[in-house]
Amino acid sequence: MDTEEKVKVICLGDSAVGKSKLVERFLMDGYKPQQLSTYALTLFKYFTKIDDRNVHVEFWDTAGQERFSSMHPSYYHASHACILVFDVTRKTTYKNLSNWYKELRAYRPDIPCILVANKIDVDYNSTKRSFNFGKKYHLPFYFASASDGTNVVKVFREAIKAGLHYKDNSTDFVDEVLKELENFDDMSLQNPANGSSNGSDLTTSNVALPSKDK
Ligand SMILES: Nc1nc2c(ncn2[C@@H]2O[C@H](COP(=O)(O)OP(=O)(O)OP(=O)(O)O)[C@@H](O)[C@H]2O)c(=O)[nH]1
Ligand SMILES: [Mg+2]
Repeated sequence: MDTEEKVKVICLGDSAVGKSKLVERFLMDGYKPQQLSTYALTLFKYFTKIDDRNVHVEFWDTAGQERFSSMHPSYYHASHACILVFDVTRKTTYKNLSNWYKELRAYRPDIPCILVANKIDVDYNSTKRSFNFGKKYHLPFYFASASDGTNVVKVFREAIKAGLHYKDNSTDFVDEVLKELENFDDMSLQNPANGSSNGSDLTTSNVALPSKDK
């Protein structure tokens, strides 16, 4: 019987850097220019095969807006990889990377994190600039465009693989307990009627978490 690995990938970065558009480009190979700011959280489920293993990926697309910042702890919980995004056309989104990164590391000290410089289609010369944040923290770094698709598949495939690798090797106590629980779930829920999907499949859901606004 085929088992299924669960991998949770979170997207982080300021509002309007293109997190949702990058996910949409990867999953639907589509791009519509209008912005609808993510409300709290959108969950995308995606099924794929990596090295002959069935992988059930959850992409957590978070809202970059400040008013949601108090909800972040639940986003980080049990995540296996992070895609951290900034917008090459807006300097503040690059400056704010250190805040996002600090928060990420407070909750998930060791998960792989990929840094993405998005919107290079607006000015391809931006790829000639040097962005030292990635070097400083030894993060894999990609220039990308959700609009024309540059490097999008590469970034997401790498994040899934790195997340799977992290999960295989993590010695974090909570991760180990969660792994055991997952195995337990798999055993107790072996019902052919709930059979897992083959190949790529996708579902999305919007989750509105209670706000902790003052
Ligand atoms: N030119 C260009 N515009 C982009 C690109 N990616 C996103 N955008 C535009 O930037 C705006 C914001 O994109 P979103 O994906 O909604 O941004 P977000 O990071 O999800 O923002 P929040 O949900 O508010 O956190 C939209 O109008 C997109 O069309 C890109 O690669 N190139
Ligand atoms: Mg969004």
